[in-house]
Amino acid sequence: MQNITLNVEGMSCNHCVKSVEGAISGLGATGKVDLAAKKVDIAFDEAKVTVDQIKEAIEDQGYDVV
Ligand SMILES: [Cu+2]
Repeated sequence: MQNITLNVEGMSCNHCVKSVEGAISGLGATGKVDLAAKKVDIAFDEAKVTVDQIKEAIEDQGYDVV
């Protein structure tokens, strides 16, 4: 397992947290949003999903990975 932390702009409420965490779990990874810090801690299996795919999934929900 790999762990990364992404800075994500645009998350403002619990709905955003659910959208982002849901998009990440849809890829078979685990995401934990820290709303105040605008960060997402992600644990993923690099054999199954790439960082780029995770970033895309978050951006597809309408948030910006910075
Ligand atoms: Cu929201």
